[in-house]
Amino acid sequence: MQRGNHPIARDAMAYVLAGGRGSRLAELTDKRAKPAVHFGGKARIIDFALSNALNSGIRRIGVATQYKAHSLIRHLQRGWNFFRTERNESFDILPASQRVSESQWYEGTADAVFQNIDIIESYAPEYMVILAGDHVYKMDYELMLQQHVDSGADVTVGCLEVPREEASGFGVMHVDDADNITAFLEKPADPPAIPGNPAMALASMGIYVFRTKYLIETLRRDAADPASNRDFGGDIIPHIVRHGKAVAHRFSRSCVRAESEAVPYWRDVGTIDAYWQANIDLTDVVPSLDLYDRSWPLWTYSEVTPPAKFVHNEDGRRGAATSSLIAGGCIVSGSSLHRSLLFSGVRTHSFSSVTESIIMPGCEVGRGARLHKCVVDSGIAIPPGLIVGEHPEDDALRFRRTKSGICLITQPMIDRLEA
Ligand code: ADQ
Ligand code: ADP
Repeated sequence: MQRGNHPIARDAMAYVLAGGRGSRLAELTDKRAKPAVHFGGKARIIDFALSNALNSGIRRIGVATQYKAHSLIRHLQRGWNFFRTERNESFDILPASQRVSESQWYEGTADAVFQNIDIIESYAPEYMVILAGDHVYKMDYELMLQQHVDSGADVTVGCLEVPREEASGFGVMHVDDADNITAFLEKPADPPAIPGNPAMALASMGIYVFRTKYLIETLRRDAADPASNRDFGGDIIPHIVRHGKAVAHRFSRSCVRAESEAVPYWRDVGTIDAYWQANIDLTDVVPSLDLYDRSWPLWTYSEVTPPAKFVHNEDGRRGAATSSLIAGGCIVSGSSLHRSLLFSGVRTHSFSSVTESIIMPGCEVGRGARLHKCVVDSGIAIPPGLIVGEHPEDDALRFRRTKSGICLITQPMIDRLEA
């Protein structure tokens, strides 16, 4: 219960599921999990869920990792290391590592919580906020916690309206007039529409609030059920919908919007196209996601770098960027950038051009290279004179080219060019 001005979030622990690969991102997640993928010129995808938790007032956080967790763990250790036990704060990185069962991996998302029940109990939070580490959005979880307490639900499920044809990748629910969930289908082939709104379906965001005691009882019951796949969306939530009280929390009630944002912003960025688009959208004059909103800051690890620098080359050719996000430590020399994002420490050399592209940290773009609609993985040296984004057939042979014409460039692809 809320006591005076004491926010419920202070009695809650956020538990971020960050173990999934995100296989639709293809080679971008060959060496890192999706939550660790760079986003927005400076951050990584998981920083959104973590910053939401922090900005909501939550001071206990656990992150369950599994697939290719090295760069994710390194990022968390460097950037999220300011929690203090003496202030009742905690930040735990929880790799799948034979904690309870003999198997090396968490079986499903519910197992990733079940195997760490002892750690959760040691902190004794009143509420658990289960989050996915792979979405880009701003949300005040305090409002969802408040609804959970007020409604007396066993579980509160975050939801939003999505076009029906995109809904088969989600848990899809029906609700009554009071937003009680009356049916829940995990990834239905033919998603049911919202009554009276045939184009849209009500989708689960994969965000859940429980009382800790109830969650632990539920996880123990589920673990004893041989038919269960130990998955929140597939097993736990449908079971509560049938046997308990599950309530939907509408994202539109707790989304955090800066004045410049017209509509609530939530993206899965699960495919190369969606990832590219969401990043390039940030170069709009008025983007639909405001990274500059100081009332809801995005916290991340950021290396200490010198400022970005723009220089004329020896022939007087300008190094210039328009409608672009350029991180610290970049040097743009005699090259032109437009509608692009350069993460930290990128060098672009003379006579090169980069348009509608995302260049990850530590890359180098060689003299005279031209990149259009590219996503360049970290640490890559683009050879001088390489041209990508002008000859579709050529591109498709050398790089991962999506149907809509975005090219993903990774180190093995560059190695093959040079072989
Ligand atoms: P999916 O997105 O398909 O559906 P899933 O693959 O279970 O869900 O991943 C959920 C989150 O857990 C992701 O952040 C992922 O990184 C992480 N994760 C996956 N397996 C893990 C493991 N073994 N250990 C730790 N973390 C793991 C879910 C719900 C749907 C809902 C969508 C919303 O099941 O009902 O609609 O999320 O995107
Ligand atoms: P180009 O882009 O013309 O191929 P370089 O990348 O070698 O050439 O360097 C271009 C310019 O970038 C240099 O003249 C210098 O002004 C700047 N520069 C390069 N390295 C550094 C550095 N370590 N610190 C500050 N400025 C640098």
